[in-house]
Amino acid sequence: MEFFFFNVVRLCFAGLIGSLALFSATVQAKNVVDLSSQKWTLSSSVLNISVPGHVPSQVHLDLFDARVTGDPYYGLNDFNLRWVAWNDWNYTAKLAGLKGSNDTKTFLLFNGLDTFADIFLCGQTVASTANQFRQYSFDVTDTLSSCNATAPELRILFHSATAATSALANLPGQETWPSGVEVVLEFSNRQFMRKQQSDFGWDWGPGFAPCGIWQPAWTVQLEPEEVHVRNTLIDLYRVGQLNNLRPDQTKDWVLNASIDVVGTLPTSAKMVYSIKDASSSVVVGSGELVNITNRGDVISGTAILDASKYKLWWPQGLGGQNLYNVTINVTSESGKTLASSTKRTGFRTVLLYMGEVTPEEIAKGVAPGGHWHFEINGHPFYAKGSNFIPPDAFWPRVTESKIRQLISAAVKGRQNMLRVWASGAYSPDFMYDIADEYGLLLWSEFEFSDSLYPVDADYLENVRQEAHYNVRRVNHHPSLAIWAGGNELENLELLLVNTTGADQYEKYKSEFETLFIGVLGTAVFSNSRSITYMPSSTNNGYLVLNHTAPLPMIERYQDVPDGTIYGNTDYYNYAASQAFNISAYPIGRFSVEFGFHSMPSLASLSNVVPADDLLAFNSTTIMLRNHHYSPRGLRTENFANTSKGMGEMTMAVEAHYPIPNKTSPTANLTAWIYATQVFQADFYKWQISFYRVGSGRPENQMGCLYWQLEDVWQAPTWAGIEYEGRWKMLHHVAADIYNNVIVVPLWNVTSGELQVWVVSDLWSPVQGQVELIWVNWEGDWLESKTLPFTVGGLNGTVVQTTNLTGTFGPNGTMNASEALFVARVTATGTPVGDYATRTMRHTNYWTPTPLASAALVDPGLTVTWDAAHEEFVVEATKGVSMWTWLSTAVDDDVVVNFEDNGFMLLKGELRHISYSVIKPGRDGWRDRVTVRSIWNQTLAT
Ligand code: BMA
Repeated sequence: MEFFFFNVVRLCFAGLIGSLALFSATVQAKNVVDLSSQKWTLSSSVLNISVPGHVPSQVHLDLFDARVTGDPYYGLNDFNLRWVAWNDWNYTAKLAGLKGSNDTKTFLLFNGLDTFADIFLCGQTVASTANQFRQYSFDVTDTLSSCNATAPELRILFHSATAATSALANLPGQETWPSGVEVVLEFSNRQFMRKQQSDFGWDWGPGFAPCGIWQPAWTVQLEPEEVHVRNTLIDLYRVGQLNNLRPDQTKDWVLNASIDVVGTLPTSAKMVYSIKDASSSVVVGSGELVNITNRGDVISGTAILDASKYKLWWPQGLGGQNLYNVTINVTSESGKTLASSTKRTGFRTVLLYMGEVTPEEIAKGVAPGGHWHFEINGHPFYAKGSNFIPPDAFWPRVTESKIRQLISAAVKGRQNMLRVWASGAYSPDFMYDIADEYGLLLWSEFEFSDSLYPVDADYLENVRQEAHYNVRRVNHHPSLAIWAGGNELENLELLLVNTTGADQYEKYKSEFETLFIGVLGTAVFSNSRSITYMPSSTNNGYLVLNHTAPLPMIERYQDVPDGTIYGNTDYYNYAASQAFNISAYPIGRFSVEFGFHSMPSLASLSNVVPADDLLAFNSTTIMLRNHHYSPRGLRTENFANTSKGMGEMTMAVEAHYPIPNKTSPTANLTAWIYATQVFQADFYKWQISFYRVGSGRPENQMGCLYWQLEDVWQAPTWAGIEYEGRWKMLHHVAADIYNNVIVVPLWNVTSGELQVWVVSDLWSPVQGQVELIWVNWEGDWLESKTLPFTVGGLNGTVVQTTNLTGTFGPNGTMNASEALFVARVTATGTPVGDYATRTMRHTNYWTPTPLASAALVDPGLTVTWDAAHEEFVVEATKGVSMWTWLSTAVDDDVVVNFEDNGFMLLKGELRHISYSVIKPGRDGWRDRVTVRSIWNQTLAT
């Protein structure tokens, strides 16, 4: 077979197959050809374009590779390249050496076609597909036997997704919804396609609507009795366990294995298993599976595993990430191996518990209603994390190392859970593999968001296949935390119908239930007993759960009696004046989303914004790359909507911090970027603090996932990590407030009450001391005192309550503008899992007035590079430094994350800071690192 070498970026999926051999292996048919090795052509006769194509890839990537277009991410190319989306494209390859024979069966196997595709082999139609998320296998034996070509031509015609969805929307009798139910970002009608919804635009990213063979593809030739494994389900659950319900942790494990094959297995086939410790390769268990069911293309069986032999898997911070390789062999009656599949997995139970709060719990102070928290191996834990969006508009260029970098950043940020937001794509196996290793739970969702969806029979069947494939594909990963039906469906879309079209509410609710409970709920429950399902990312739990009913659950919806708390919260408030008003924050059991956008660094912007347009905060390119608020259609001159979003950032900065007004445009833009990042970090810090304090209050708040972990491209967004991997202020500050034990000075604007809380998410009690200090901006300590505390497991306690009205500090001797209140906790505890007793420290502060009106002084900041210790040393020599920020020079083109950044330094405080390089840049960059603080905002240069 001829080999064709191409762009390294494209190799990511092919490369993955190699590296993932570690974690999953299969005995395959002998004659399997990876179609990435073929010479592909991408063409459009209408546009008279013919260039080299790739697999896996997408049209935009191949056009850029061939320099037919510029970089899709540059400038306003997201608007300029819309012609690519409106056209049809062919991917063609001549499959040299592909021959049929009398006793060979030939199949085409695709792990992903994006999306509206017609497949032709040797000029004959094979099939048409319309779902990016399904795996497809087609028997082409007959086509091939009637083909005379020595190198049969495989052609895949991708129809324009934007045109195809518009045609679907206009079909006679097609379903419609009340206006506003489909949230339109750029292209409309996304609810008619089973394709990444954000491909049609979102409020943090571009809408390219790409197409192509975006996942690996193969030809598979089978000799008689040969089969080829195409998907493997491994489900490990405690004996008697049912989804959404608490398992009995004393029970043994059930192993349920089910293998999907291309070809046909003999009815007499058997299944055996062998389980090895992944770190030592020692065999821990083996045996035969029983209760075999064999449909020919799917074979399943179960075994009981002795629980005492297997160590549990835990999320990071709660215990070790113990992993095992489970090998399933399918054998013939005579013992010949027909198929084999190995998956790396872990033993754990993970549950989203939504049971009623009991009278005993109410007596202990928990507010009545329903629980809404996660439990790992039977232990409730506090979920700390963020929301993950597609890390690139083009998945084929998302490498394993990019995902590793993001997952390790989340873990360094002390996050134990990411919510993989519905309406990107189902996460690749390698993402779960990396999360399994790092101990990061992945809340996973079906790809539906901010809309209601059709429910005709074809659509439902298409979704059923998609869900069935993906549930089975990823179920073995211990990092899989939950399946949710989609994003903001119940509490947004159904509510909208209820208010705008109440007369039709029952119809739309019943359609919602058909798709999100009947089809998706059943897809989870019929394949897995280990995973919780809920229909919508935001919900108030369910009233009825019946695993065998056609609709396995009845949701609570808005049936929330006064005085009770059910469900989770989703909160966006762009009014700057409310940002630090804790009474405006929602009280619930779990916060699944909240946030505010900020600017990315000048270094990020300089890669994509023309230099002459990189001189002002509100430059044309920056404004039009800001999609909050999105054009809500195909307008390219979106100044009206983006002005609102740019205005929100501006007003937030102006309300709370010194307003930058620097003489040089670049210095001014840099100061504005810094200020928007400070506000974002500040706002999230107080919300996270408030939610974590809730773990010690009646709401028993048990989780906090902010919006959003990372960027899809370089633009103003909610992200904490920029597209190139650089951390914004937010990621550092969230890491700080996600410490196990934190001290929180919680200020109630209305009552004037300042409560100092200590909060701990460890499972056992923690003791220690809190030091409370009043300082002025020159850094003089005017008062300090120390209070002892004890806080219970997963709890919070108030160590001091003060009523502050007008004056502050010792005996009220300080004006608001002079005073800084600092709280420092030192705590000792025996944490959870495998960890030893340790001492934990956390510092926090509060100012009675926004820094905009504080009497700030020059902190005399210095930064030096200590080559001997490979670290930077930062010191505040003259006063207090707020929001101390190290950055590299833009021209150095280096991507570096400092171990610590965005912190406060008291006068005379030193900090030693190490760093990690994501992308190397110009030599000597370390000598050009600078440090600034909020004080610099007051300066003219
Ligand atoms: C919520 C999310 C996303 C969105 C974000 C910011 O609505 O679910 O759909 O991008 O807020 O607006």
